[in-house]
Amino acid sequence: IAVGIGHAVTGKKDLAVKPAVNSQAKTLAEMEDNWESFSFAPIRESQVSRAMTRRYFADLDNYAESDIVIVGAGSCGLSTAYILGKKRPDLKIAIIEAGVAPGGGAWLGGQLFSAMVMRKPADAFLNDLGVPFEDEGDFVVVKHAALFTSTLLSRVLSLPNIKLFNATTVEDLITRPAPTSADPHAVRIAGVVTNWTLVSMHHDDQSCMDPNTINAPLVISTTGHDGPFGAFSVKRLVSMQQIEKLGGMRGLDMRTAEDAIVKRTREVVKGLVVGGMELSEVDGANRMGPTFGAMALSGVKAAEEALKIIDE
Ligand code: AHZ
Repeated sequence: IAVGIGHAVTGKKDLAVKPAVNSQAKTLAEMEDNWESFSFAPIRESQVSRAMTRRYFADLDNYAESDIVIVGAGSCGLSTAYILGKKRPDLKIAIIEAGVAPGGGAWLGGQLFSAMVMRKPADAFLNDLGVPFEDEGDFVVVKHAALFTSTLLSRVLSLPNIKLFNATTVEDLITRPAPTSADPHAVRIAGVVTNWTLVSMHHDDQSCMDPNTINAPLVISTTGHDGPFGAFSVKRLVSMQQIEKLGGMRGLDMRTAEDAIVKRTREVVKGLVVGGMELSEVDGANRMGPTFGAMALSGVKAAEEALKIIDE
């Protein structure tokens, strides 16, 4: 990796930071019993700052035009990203997650218990990821939900064509006119409007803090069921009169809910595919509670639907 040479603002030569030479490369075994003589390689604070900001701003520049934006990095959004990013290294995929920590509700099972349950055939997704599980017949159990989520995250983040922007909220959708004979006011979705989440949370008590944008021919929304942040895109579709009203998530019925969510994962308006529990708000589908197979397989279906649209 090329390391830039940093200079202090004074411009004085003696403050210049030398390029790092990896002279201190050591194995962990070599460090053992040698702590008296131990020291880290040298650094200047500005090098750390530049190492982070240079990459972040390059990513902001690069992903301002993305092929696909995924809104929400919960179990469905991350599953979608995993399948898409792996299948199609040619596509540039931005994930926008409002929280600092990606993963949505998938760090624990039901009622904050550790284990995560997935009904078959979602075990196929776990096998693909390489997450071990116990087989209980019709369903499988991962010993800790965090094992699923951390493995999925590490696979997604390792893909070179995916960038996760966390602590960033999608505040609005970019639209373009796409009139049809049935609806002269119809639009297609053409990207997202973003802001730092902390800024989004303070629009009521700060004067105008304008957002940023990402253009993309396809947005996949997986923002979960209604709540402080949830069901974002589909609620916006109602207020911009692209769908008449939301069905409203119905009560818990695991059997009905999981099949419905996977089967109904689709392009809801042109340019916007919806997956995971956000769909239950559109269609008035049941919730499933703490069983996550539908989130993984809705992600697989969302990726498939997205590729059909992208390749059209
Ligand atoms: O922070 C949210 C979470 O990580 C994020 N999000 C929501 N609105 C956003 C916005 N901009 C950016 N405007 C946003 N990010 O979206 C993520 C949603 O994750 P989730 O785990 O809530 O949803 P999911 O559909 O992936 O998984 C649902 C899991 C559930 S809920 C449920 C039940 O209530 O019965 N059962 C299951 C399995």
